[in-house]
Amino acid sequence: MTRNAVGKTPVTLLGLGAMGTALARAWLAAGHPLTVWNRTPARAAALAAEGARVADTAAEAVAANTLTVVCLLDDTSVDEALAGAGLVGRDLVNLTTSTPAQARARAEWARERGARYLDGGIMAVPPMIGVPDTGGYVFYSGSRELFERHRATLGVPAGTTYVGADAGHAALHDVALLSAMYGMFAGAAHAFALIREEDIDPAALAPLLADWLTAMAPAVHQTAGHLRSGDYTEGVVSNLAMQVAGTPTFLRTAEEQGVSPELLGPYFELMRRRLAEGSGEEGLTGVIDLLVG
Ligand code: FVH
Repeated sequence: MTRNAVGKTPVTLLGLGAMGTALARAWLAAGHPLTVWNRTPARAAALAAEGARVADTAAEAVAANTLTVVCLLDDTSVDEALAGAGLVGRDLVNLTTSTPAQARARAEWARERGARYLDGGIMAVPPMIGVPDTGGYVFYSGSRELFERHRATLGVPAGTTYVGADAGHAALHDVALLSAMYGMFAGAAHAFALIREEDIDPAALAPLLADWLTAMAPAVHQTAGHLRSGDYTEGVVSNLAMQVAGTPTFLRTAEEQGVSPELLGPYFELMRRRLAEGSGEEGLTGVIDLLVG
């Protein structure tokens, strides 16, 4: 790993989509020598003007530096891009969104080809990259030694959070957090749908929604406590029996407002099933047991 005159590790980056381009600009701005490759070469033109070296092929880009960061659309594109690349002795960091199983298979694939491997899951959108204090970060898992070796370089575009030696755990954390986010968006979509036909300004509802969701979010700590202790009644102030009794009001309100219950209904159904098992004194943690296995 040869550093440049100011001690910055050279980086190869494969993929110049929205996220790859943001990553590239962050490393260039921080003074890292950067070699880039993109399947569609035109996307590299602006970065060449900003100081990046543009490789004609992915194999040439990988050969240019020890550290290669990959940020492509999906696991299949990683296969295609790296098909002809020589990976012996390379440090491969894959930020492409993948499943945990794909990440583990990719780690094994890299090992068989003589490369060290680190998997990443990006918890940021492109405008957050390279901008301090936006809260963006990247989960990493796989080789701890590789993570420590490149920690400073990987920390340039966004914060870094190492979540263990299992290469699949970065992807798992990534997908877990994003799944929770989609659940939140689903709830917000239902809320906006409820007021859609009324004389209520969505812009007036938005801050109320944001504040309420923020106030409720810490409930996840109680859920974690329940899962650890196995006692799902610990500290419960709004029990399942009461909450299930309230669900017809939510469904009737949706009907009155002409709103489909298709987002909320499945969650209520799980709550009802858990209650039917005799878990009325619990909170909502028991729903998790119904989802697993
Ligand atoms: N953008 C975002 O908000 C999210 C934030 C969280 C993390 N994701 C993940 O980051 C990966 C890259 O996302 P992206 O935003 O850069 O995606 P695109 O702008 O669509 O660019 C896709 C790049 O992948 C290249 N590509 C696609 N298929 C192939 C292939 N078969 N072989 C080689 N390269 C391929 C594509 O090249 P081109 O279309 O320009 O030729 C782009 O470079 C992703 O995993 C997100 O889930 C982003």
